[in-house]
Order: sequence, then C-alpha cells, then structure tokens
Amino acid sequence: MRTAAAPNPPDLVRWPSASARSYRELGFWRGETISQALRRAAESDPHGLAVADPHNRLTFAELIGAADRRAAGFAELGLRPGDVAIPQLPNCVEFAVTMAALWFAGIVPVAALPVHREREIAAFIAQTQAAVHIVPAADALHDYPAMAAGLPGDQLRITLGSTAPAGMIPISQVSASPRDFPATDPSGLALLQCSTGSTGVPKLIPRTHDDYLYAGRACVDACALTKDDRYLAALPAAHNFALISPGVLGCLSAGIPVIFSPTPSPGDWFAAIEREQVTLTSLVPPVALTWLAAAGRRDALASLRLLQIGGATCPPALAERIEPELGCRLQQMFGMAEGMIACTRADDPPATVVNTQGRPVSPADELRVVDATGRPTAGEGELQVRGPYTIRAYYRADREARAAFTADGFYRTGDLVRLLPGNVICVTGRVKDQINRGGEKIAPDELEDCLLRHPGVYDAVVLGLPDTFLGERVCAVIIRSKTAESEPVSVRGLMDHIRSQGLAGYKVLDRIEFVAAYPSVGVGKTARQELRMALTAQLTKEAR
Ligand code: J2J
Repeated sequence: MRTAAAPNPPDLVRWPSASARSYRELGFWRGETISQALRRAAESDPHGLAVADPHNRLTFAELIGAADRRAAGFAELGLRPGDVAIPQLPNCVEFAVTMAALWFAGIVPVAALPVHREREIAAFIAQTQAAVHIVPAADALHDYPAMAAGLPGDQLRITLGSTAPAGMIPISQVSASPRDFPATDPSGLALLQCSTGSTGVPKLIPRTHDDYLYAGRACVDACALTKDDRYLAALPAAHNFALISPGVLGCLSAGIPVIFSPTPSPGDWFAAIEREQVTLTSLVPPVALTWLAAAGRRDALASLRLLQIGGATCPPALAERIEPELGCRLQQMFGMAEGMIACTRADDPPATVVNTQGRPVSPADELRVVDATGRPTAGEGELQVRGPYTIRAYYRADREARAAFTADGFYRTGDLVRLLPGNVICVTGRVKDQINRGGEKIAPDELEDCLLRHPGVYDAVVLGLPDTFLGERVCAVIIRSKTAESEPVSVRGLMDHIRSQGLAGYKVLDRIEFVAAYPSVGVGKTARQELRMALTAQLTKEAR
C-alpha cells in the first residue's frame, strides 16, 4: 500500500480570467467534470450499449458500475485525488473502465500509448512523479510487466493480465465497494496529453475538464452525430484524435457507443464494423490506404457513413478514392493534442473536402497566419491558434517549452498553412523540426541523440524523406568515427542500437546513409535545421 499522496503543485497555467469568463458565458465551458459528463450520459440511457470489444460488452450502467468499483479499488491501494497515473491501455473495454475509474477517483491520467517504451514512460514518471503505472499483460510483441518492473520510481505497478509477477498487482484485484470521492474542480487538470514534440523530451499537455469536454462536444456537432451513431476506436484510443475528436470520450459523454478493435488489421476492423454496425471511425492516411487495398470486402462497410482521416497530410489522390471505393463520406481532420481541431463538414463542396483540412470546430477558435518575421500574412505562413480548448502553456514548462506560445497566448503550431475564405485551412508544410511518419510524429533530435551514443558514430543527422505510403520516412545520415580499434559501424549495427534504446516502436530508422562529411553550415540549432534541409534536398533529388 502506498501511503503518501503524490504532490500536486499548481502546474496549470489557466486562461486569463476575462477569456475564461466569456467561455463560460457563451456556454463553451459548462463547469462539468468528465466523471459528471459520463454519469449524465449513463443516466439518460442506462441500458443502452456503451462499450464493446470482441470479448466484452457493457451498457452505460454497467460501465459506471465497473468504474465505480475500480475507482474504490484505486483508493484502497492508497491512491489519492490529484495523483497522476500512467495507463498504457490497449483498445478494449478495459480502456474505458480504467480511464473512467481514474477520473471517478480524481486521478489524472497521462494519455500514454501501448507503443511507448522505457524512454517515454521514464520521462513521464520523472515529470509527473506518477503514483501508478498500468500496463497490458505481456504479448507477442512486448513484455510490459517486465518493462514496468525495470522502470525507476516507487509508483504502483498494475497489469491488465489475470496474474501478475511479483511486485505487480493484477487489475482484477483493484476492486472495492463503491465510495464517494471529493468533488473535482471542472477547471482543474483532467488529463495530460502527450505532445508529439520537436525536441527529445516529450512535453505533457495539461487539459482541463471544461476544455476537453468542450472539444469533444464541438466535434460531435461538427460531425452531426446522434445517439444512433457508433464509433470504432481503430487508432490507439488515448491518442487525441481517437479520444476527443470526438473519439472515445467525446462519443461516450454524448451517449454514443464506442466499439474497440484490439488488433490493428483491416480484416478485424471490417468485421467489427459489420458486427456492431459502426457508423464512423478515424484513421491516419497510410491506414486508409490499407483499407482501400482491402476494399474487396466493401459490403462489410455498409453501415459506415463517415471516415475521418487526419494526423498527416491526406493527399488529394487518396481523398478522392474514399467515397467511390469505400462507400462512405470522407472528413479531413486537422488537429493537435495542444488543442485546436479543424475538419471538413457534410455540406462542404467536394473540392473543399478533397483539398483542404476544413475549418475549426469552435466559433471561438482564433487563427492567425504569420510570416518568418512573425508578421501576419495573407499568404502562406505559420499557423498560430488560441481559443477555449487550446492550452496556454505546457505542463511544468521550461524556457524552451514556453517559446511555443506567443506573448498574447497563441500556440505556435509549427504548421505552414494558407487560410482560405471562411477560415478554411489548407496545410502546406511545416516549420517545426519534426518528422511526420504516417501520422506518428518523431523528433529528429531524439534519434540523433540516441545515435550519438553509439561509439561508431561521429555525427548523425536525422531527417524525413518523402514517401508515397507514409508521407515521410526516417533517414539517418551518419559520419562514422575514425577510431582505429573499432570495426566501422554497419547499417545493421545502428538499427540494433536504435532498437535497444527503449524508444517507442514507431521511432525507427527506415534508411541509413554513410557520408564522409556534411555540406558546411554554421553551428547551433538553426544551422542544424539548415543541415537537415540541405541533406533532405540532396537525397530527395538523388531519388528522382
Ligand atoms: C497535415 N498535418 C496534420 C492533417 C495533424 C485530430 C486529428 C489529428 C490530431 C493529431 C489530433 C493533420 N494534415 N490533416 O490531435 O485531435 C499534424 C500537424 C499538427 C500535428 C499534431 C486531433 N493533422 N497534422 O495529429 O498532436 O503537424 O494530433 O500540428 O498527434 O499533426 O499532431 P498530434
């Protein structure tokens, strides 16, 4: 049993009081917590289906009952309101029960993903002093309990497996008679989302009950969903796209059932859609391509009316194929875990749906586009956003993280856009130092840092090269060290080295190039960016 509650320092930079007041007056913030929203949805339809996966299904009343018992179980273990939890939960009914239980008990979850590994989880623990880490049972790809056991910290370790190794608690034992918990502040911290980051250290994104629930409601409205809809969580459920756009939480709090598909294969997704009569789901572009390749089974998709595609550029050539080949409407989604979400709408002309990322989901989203000198421009430039569900600062932000916000509270997205009439966004590129590999974001800095830890590497530059399937793939350009005693490092050696660094599974090198020297640029961070750009241009030209 853990005795001391983790500290909960005032880490939340709130909206200025005048903005907060107006968001409340306009009804965007309702002064409701996520627990209250879920209970309200359950009260309006207790016997309706809430969540299902291939092995389990729960009505709203059953979901609330299971979450109440688990919340009490968390309290019995010594967890306190305000503690931080790191749940790494796969897409299954347990995801909804555990997340609801954490919120019922006033515990703040980090939206960690099953694909995260030692490096990311250790960084989350260090930043939050998390009181508990919850992992899946060991599977064919990864021994989660062993990973959890090896991580530093005195956090409790819970596994979803039915049995647990020494030092871990099986989730089946996290259960007790329901109890009352102290009221939670709706304007307080509800969730720590994960930034995709452009530096090595993942930044955490503090989302409040008020703002996160509003994002979900605004997306439900923008998608014109009703209680007759059913959402399939195909992408990892804790990712902001699948959680609140409107995703798992947006749907459940609106009384819309959520179907989980644990295995990422089109065959299983199609079967789930057919079995559960799913009406909408969300995908990243490369996964949408795999759906098109499997579209021989199009009859299985008969119930699907809306396919959301986002997370990375959806090329028009892909966008144009969705409706004719899959028989459902495409909705482009452009969002960020920091806040602002934009999407195309049912009544948009086809050219807008194919060629743009639509308009923001809230009338209170403020957008501006600035040129390289920071001045507003009518042409292409960096998108900056501010509004009722866009954060004003990262969690426990250092100086570098604070630079992501302007003095007047706009978030610098790092995305290059053109704004078309009606606030319609057309994403044209990015200025941030990041690789978008099929919707999964990779900080070149982090991979470079790992590569430089190899004794055979003198210098390393990591960059994204264009790729027709993934949008971008990751390439490392290496200068070997000239130490006489060591064998020159090989491609295989570096791939193995990266795999041994405890990084999330998607942080991979697709290609490695060895060179004798880099084109000469200056020193410092900007020069590094210039070097990446010069090498990207060179390698892209060679590939043509
Ligand atoms: C180009 N780039 C895009 C798009 C995101 C909904 C949908 C996606 C996310 C997400 C999300 C893009 N075209 N359609 O949180 O709620 C890139 C941009 C953006 C970054 C944010 C949501 N959609 N992007 O992808 O936090 O560069 O959120 O700034 O993972 O993804 O990434 P993330």
